[in-house]
Amino acid sequence: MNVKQYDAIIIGAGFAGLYMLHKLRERGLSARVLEAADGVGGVWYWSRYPGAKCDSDSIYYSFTFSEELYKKWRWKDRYASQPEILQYLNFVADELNLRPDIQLKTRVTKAKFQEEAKQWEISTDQGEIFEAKYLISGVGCLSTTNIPPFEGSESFKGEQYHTGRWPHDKVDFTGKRVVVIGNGSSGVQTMQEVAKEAKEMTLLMRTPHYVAEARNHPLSKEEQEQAINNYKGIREAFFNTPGGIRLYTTGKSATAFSAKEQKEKLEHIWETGGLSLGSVFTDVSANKEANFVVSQFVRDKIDEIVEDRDTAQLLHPNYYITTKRLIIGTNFYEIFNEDHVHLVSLKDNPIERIVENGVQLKNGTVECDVIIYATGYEAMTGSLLKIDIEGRNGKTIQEKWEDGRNVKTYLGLMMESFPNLFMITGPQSPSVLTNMPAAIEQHVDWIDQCIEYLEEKGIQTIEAQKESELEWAKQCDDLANQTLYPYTNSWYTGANIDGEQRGFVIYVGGLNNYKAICDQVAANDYEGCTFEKLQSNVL
Ligand code: NA7
Repeated sequence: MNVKQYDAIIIGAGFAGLYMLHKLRERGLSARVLEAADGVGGVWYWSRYPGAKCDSDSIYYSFTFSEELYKKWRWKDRYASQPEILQYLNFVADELNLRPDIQLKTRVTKAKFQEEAKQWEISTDQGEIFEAKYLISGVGCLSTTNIPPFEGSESFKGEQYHTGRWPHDKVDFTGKRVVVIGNGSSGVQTMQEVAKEAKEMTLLMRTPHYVAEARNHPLSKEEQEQAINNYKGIREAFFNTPGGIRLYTTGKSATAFSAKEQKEKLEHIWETGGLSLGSVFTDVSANKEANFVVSQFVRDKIDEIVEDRDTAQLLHPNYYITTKRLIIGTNFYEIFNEDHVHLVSLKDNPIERIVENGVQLKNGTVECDVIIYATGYEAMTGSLLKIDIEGRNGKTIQEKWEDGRNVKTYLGLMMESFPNLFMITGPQSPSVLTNMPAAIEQHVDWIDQCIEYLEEKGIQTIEAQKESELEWAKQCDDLANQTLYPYTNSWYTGANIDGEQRGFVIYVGGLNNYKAICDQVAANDYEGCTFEKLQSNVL
């Protein structure tokens, strides 16, 4: 078989893969991106559901590594829609002339570390084999869809869609009865649009969530220019804030304010919109009292907006706000005042099976023509675990992570037994708690510099030490335990799939602090790692 040789193989052509390719090519290395879809964009290629938008302000949802690139693009709206983000990523691919090194319609199925040659052998569903010194995963944290194994779904006579794998053609809901399962960001955004067309729309809700107002609007020419002129400020926010984005904060604990002042601050956030409900007070994610102030504010808003008392009560979230990703919506709670929109709580009435004419619950069947699964993703670990990755001595990631139940990494970037394998926004990095392009730029820059170090020193492999993985896991757990996150079952803990709490898979200390740690590790000659030089001389 014709084996193709590269310095690096990068998996995925989303934000991560595109920037990694650019960096390695600039370094003079040969690199190839392998991407399963037939276009670039990653999750933004697939998630074409109606109303799909990013929940970070668009002016921050861009690459900032190149001032020229940043200044060439103008976002249309405060929150970019999926088609606009896909357009942006295609613009980036063209501007940086990346396409010649991106291979589409190619899914990586297997990667095996070759002990003798000290390189990775990568197989694809196209029957090709690649060999590369470096294997870099840009598969994303939210890309493998979670479709709960409801019995009988094949018997359903109507249409069924998952928000993360939406068809390219517009789906027409006119005159149809639609059931939506799931009310995370995807479900909320979808429902706002589907409710405008459908004859009936029913949300089957397992857990009520907090939905903050987006206040989306077209950006005026002045706002666009302001963003462009503030390039340095945006870049500064990427790496000097916990979330890689500048959010509103009073800079004080909630307890520093009277109840009246707290309410005024929160009203201000509600009116200006966005993710700042989580940042308005410094202790929302860490202090139960502060968290209650903000949680109760949203519950009161629900009561103000939703006319039917029982529905309002069912919509009340009761976990600590921000311990699941805050959802940004536009008049979401208002749609429950419309006669054709219905809410069914699954709490005491769970889904039993899908039947030919709808969804059968414990207490009766909800008949429908369309089922939308807005049931999320096998977050953080799902996409890597799907690839058959075999490191030293035949050890697989499945074995190492005990099928995702016990994730072990160093900085969320590397793993023991998997030399020269780097993960961009892997588990145990700050990733999903941040503005993604910021987290991605930080990781790609770090990996690129690490590769420069290895190449300059003639090092063949770098690999995390077991002890540094244990230390990192402890650091992630200790930080999480100082917050309210562990109190809530969520995909941050892997508990969305089967309700079983696993390890906490995110570094919650903030991107700014995380970057400082990663930079220190690099400055200390990649402490915590083991190296092999030519002829297997361990350094
Ligand atoms: P999320 O946020 O994981 O939401 C998934 C939703 O689906 C959530 O409401 C889940 O309820 C629900 N779900 C999942 N499995 C089931 C079953 N078996 N039965 C009923 N309901 C279920 O995914 P999204 O796609 O909305 O958003 C992902 C991220 O993309 C988001 O955070 C943004 O960063 C962008 P649960 O809450 O688990 O009870």
